[in-house]
Amino acid sequence: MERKFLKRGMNFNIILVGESGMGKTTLVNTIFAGHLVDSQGRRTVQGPQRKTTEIVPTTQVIEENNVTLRLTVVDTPGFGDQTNNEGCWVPVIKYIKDQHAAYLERELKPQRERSINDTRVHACLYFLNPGSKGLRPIDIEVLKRLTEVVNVIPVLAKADSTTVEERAAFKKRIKEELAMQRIQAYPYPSEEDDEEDIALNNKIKELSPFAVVGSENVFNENGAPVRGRRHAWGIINVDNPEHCDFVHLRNFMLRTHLYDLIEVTAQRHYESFRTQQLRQIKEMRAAQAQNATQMAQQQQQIQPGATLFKQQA
Ligand SMILES: Nc1nc2c(ncn2[C@@H]2O[C@H](COP(=O)(O)OP(=O)(O)OP(=O)(O)O)[C@@H](O)[C@H]2O)c(=O)[nH]1
Ligand SMILES: [Mg+2]
Repeated sequence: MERKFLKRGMNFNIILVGESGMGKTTLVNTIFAGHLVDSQGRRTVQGPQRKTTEIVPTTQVIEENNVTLRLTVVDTPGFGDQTNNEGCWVPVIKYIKDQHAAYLERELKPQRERSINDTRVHACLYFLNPGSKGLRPIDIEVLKRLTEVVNVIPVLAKADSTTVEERAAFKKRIKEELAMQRIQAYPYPSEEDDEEDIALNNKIKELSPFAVVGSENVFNENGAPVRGRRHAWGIINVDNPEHCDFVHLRNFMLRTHLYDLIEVTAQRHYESFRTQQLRQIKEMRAAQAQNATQMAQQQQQIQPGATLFKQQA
């Protein structure tokens, strides 16, 4: 089934969420390497970096080992620079639920399409500020809501700004705080996991939150092109696993866990949305039916009075 599924080609949708200025837009461009975008559309490396002001999906078709993947990365406006960030998560949660709703609507059509264009969000990269001491109250608030509707993968943003020791300490602290706050990030434990899955998931858990570095520039290092950021002391290479976890994150999302992320989205997040929606529709119909009965009864009660009035007249 998996092979058929892969052969048919599939949609894989990732959303990037987090504080403003943490490098979300830059990471979209790192993922798509060279196909630069911002909220205004495509732009060049030389163009000014603009703050993202709306939710922008960008799609690119990737073909690898006979597998066609329509990868969509959804960039979102960052939060955290307002004095009041109350409700900053609302547009993101709405976007995710809207995709579920669109899928459900097409699924419930009498003439159901053979394959529905899947815009449901399969993974959410949540950007954590490397300058913070751990999870901020706003992170806790947003993460609690996000984990209810989507597979959340926390990432340590701008990892080049941390020392090796700081990075390790940050990762440890975030893991502890997530556990303390009962925030369940992806991957979730499953009874169906075999030894290999468990070992792989443990490796992911150990790396989490993935230390990422985004870059839109290519440098020449000893004659070879290097995608990275140039610091006074040298170049941090985005594609070097010794410098950051970008390659691990890409392998994890697009190779080892791609199918699982899609499956878990359908079976856990979409399913709970679907159940909730269908229950609401049922309750609404029951209420409508009850109203109609009550109205009919009331009309019957009015009727004798009306006759009486006529007789008196
Ligand atoms: N040091 C460092 N700087 C980065 C990294 N990624 C992005 N930046 C820089 O951080 C600034 C903000 O990057 P953006 O990608 O616009 O951040 P954003 O999260 O999209 O911001 P909003 O659109 O406001 O939410 C830019 O100057 C980037 O060059 C990184 O990995 N390391
Ligand atoms: Mg942005």
